[in-house]
Amino acid sequence: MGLYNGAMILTERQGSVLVLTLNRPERLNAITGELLEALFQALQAANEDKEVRALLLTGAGKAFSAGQDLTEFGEAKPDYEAHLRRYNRVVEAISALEKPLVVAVNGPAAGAGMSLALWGDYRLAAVGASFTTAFARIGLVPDTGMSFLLPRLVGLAKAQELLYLSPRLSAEEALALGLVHRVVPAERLMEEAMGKAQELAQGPTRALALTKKLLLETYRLSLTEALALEAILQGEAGRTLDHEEGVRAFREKRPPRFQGR
Ligand code: T3D
Repeated sequence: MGLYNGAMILTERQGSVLVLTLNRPERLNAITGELLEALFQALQAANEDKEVRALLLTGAGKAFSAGQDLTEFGEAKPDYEAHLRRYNRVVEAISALEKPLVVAVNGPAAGAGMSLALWGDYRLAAVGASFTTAFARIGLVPDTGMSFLLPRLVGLAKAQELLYLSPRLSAEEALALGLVHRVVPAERLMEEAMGKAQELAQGPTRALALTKKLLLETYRLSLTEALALEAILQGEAGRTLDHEEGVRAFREKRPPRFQGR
């Protein structure tokens, strides 16, 4: 078990999967500057660690994360631009992760906590978990990439409703909207999430990372640019040993054994 920044992020390796746990259970894992720093460090280290081929993010205790800790600054106003730079470098670190991120939403996910959950490449929620954008309820605009991700995941009309009115969605409603990929009983959440993380960890890591890059980039590209980027990244994927192995396994009619190289 590893610790970052006074144990605000717990890390635990299980094979080639690194489990990161937001660890302020007494505060519903509400996010502070210190927690963001710890998360950023843990993400950076995981990205550089060749032995780690997938990550699993969850929350300690009964919540995933209540978003920004609304008591962090007391009565004072934070310097929002400086404050959000700490959030933004975490989002940049997640979007630049060269390995899949599975998110296991174990309870409420609100505000920036919901944003963090949505940044997972594969998202599971426990029965009983909930999602609320929360920003408008406290007179703020969406952040932590929510304005970028939400309309892409659920379409503009639903994003408008979720951002303007902040309803609290059940896990089943989140599934119906495409916010999560699966809902499972709470007692099976970690086992199911770990199973998916292990499956992804055995995948062609480089090709998965390049696919993630394409999915993020192509939104802002023209068709011609998207086709060009596909061709460039296909060139890169095509030079990996995993591609050779995938084709060899196909010819030999057996499952591939990808090495992440
Ligand atoms: O401002 C900036 O710094 C800019 C950055 C913004 C990013 C953001 O994330 S803005 C959004 C911030 N988050 C929220 O507004 C969510 C507020 N919380 C809730 O909506 C609900 O608490 C939850 C949906 C998360 C959970 O509901 P429930 O019914 O399970 O729990 P509860 O009873 O509401 O809360 C339990 C305790 O946690 C309670 O404290 P108490 O009364 O037992 O002493 C509550 O005040 C506390 N709590 C909940 N959320 C936060 C929090 N304390 C600090 N910060 C929170 N975000």
